[in-house]
Amino acid sequence: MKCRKCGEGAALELRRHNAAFCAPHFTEFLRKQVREAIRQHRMFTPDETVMVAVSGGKDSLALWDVLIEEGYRTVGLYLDLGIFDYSRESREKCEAFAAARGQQLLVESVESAMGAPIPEVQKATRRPTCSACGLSKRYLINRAALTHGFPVVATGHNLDDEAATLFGSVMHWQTEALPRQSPALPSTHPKLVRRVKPLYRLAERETAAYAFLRRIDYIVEECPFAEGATSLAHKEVLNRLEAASPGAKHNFLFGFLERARPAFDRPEAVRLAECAACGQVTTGEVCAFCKLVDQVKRRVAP
Ligand code: Q46
Ligand code: ZN
Ligand code: ZN
Repeated sequence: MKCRKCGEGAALELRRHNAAFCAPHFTEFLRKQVREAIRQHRMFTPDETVMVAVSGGKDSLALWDVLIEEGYRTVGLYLDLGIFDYSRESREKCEAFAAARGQQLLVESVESAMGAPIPEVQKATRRPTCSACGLSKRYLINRAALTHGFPVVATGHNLDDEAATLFGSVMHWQTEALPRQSPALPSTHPKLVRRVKPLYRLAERETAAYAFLRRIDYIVEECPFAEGATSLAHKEVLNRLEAASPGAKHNFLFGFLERARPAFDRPEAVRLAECAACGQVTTGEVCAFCKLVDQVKRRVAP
């Protein structure tokens, strides 16, 4: 296998692109895909500071690395979920990454925001762990960006993540979730920060290869609650399709974004208000996060 660009031995074959690249040309390819994502969706400009939400995993740290290399002004945000050793180790990875590159890392803790770490929140609410966790992450990340005055939040979601989420929404015909499935969500309220996913054109094995080639030290273990999550089952199904027909994931996601998504877009249907308790954006009287915190307070004895 030879590199498509220089003819040297290839380090990685990309079947869906019908191409192979040596290490330097693969890195160039990946950065080009990120540039293309940023350009096409006008994700941010060089004079904006991008807040990168980092988990300590390969995708978010690879994203932070690319944005630094591309010359963007960035600040990392690590959300400490309080999930045992997983959170401790992932936080250390983020801190080491930021320190080695002279970047600022902000740390927010779920426990101080909610009165309990994620495993306790789950027990107090009997909601599936990932649902309580996802809700808290979205809320706290947005609030941190607002508090610090950053106009945009970037997350490390890749093509596999996005295709799996879309697959899940379609499987259950969650039509209200479909308009929100996008590489770039604009701010639709002064208290909602723009959210972007500059890695959405890249498969998981590509971000993993990039992290490896750039010697990024990331946490390899998954969150202990990820096991058995339906999103993993959806990823497995899509991986099988991809093996049988390279490009299947890409076609599924990009076909939706280009041809189907506009049909579900009804921005006027959602009325946004400010939460009576915390002032953040909600569609009701009190936001889902405040309701969750309230449940935690009542069930977790002081
Ligand atoms: S961190 Fe949270 Fe994930 Fe762990 S509890 Fe579930 S949602 S799996 S990305
Ligand atoms: Zn090459
Ligand atoms: Zn609220």
